[in-house]
Amino acid sequence: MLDGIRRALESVAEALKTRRLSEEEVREHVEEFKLMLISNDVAVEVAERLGEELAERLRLIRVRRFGDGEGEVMELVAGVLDSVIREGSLDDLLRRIREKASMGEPFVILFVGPNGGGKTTTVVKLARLLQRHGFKCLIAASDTFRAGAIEQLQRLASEAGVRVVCQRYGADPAAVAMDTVMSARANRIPVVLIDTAGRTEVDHNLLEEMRKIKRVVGPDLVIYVGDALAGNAAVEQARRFDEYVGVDYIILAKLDADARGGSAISISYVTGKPVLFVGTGQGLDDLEPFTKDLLKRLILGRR
Ligand SMILES: Nc1nc2c(ncn2[C@@H]2O[C@H](COP(=O)(O)OP(=O)(O)OP(=O)(O)O)[C@@H](O)[C@H]2O)c(=O)[nH]1
Ligand SMILES: [Mg+2]
Repeated sequence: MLDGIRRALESVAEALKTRRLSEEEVREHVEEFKLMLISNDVAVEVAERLGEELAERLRLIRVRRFGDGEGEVMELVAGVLDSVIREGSLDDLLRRIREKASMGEPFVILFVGPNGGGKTTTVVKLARLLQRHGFKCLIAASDTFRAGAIEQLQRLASEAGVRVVCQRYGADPAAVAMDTVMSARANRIPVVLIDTAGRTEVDHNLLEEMRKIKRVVGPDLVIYVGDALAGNAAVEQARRFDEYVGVDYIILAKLDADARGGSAISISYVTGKPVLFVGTGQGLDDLEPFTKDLLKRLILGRR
């Protein structure tokens, strides 16, 4: 996982370890570092920012002799990532759910994202996690578009022990979502998660459909589910969804399959939205809170 970024950091760390660098050499290494980040799908503006951060740190270091080895140097280089990562807070989410529950209202989360990105799997993963924290969930099968979508959701949800509200294919996704919210209200279920459709292209109809669901249901939170494998495209798509629909948090799925790692680094900086979780496998428990620490551990290879 994230080998590309690890290699980019290692090559700078290697150069630093051996001896002191001249101003000119620092510049060269920083340029090289930026190019390696970009070739691993880090967005250009983010690579620029990280390059500046690294140059700054290298200048500070040059005044004292660089001590030991590998570990310390890698730690330092990985530390530059801190400046661009925004982590979401699970505690904050749980607190907001509790607040709504105390008013007798369900907390409603709308999931949006491109097709095949991992929405349905992530909806069920999050429902399972919230149920484990004591919050019963109800899922709206608002993907009434793709053949097999409803059955897929039902199968995953029953595996996780979560109930689903569905209608027939072709039904209005906003109506399904509203139905689910009313059922949750009537049955005192504290959380509603709305699974929605994707399209092969992020097209106007899809964005309009998401806006309509949002308008009708008035969710407490909109979560964009991105596909780490899509690299820079995932970052661009997140930006588009945010522009059209408005997004509060990001969950980045398939981080386990991402050999480069650029989108995990860029997406929160470019969109200004925190990453709440990352998907680390196809299993229903493979959802981890996203922290700077997790990212560093993944990159430094300490799991
Ligand atoms: N390795 C890995 N695979 C994942 C992860 N999350 C989802 N997947 C897989 O990605 C594929 C697509 O996931 P879905 O949840 O169906 O994606 P979707 O966004 O709902 O797709 P549409 O409904 O077609 O728009 C499935 O095979 C999932 O098992 C993850 O974190 N890691
Ligand atoms: Mg789906």
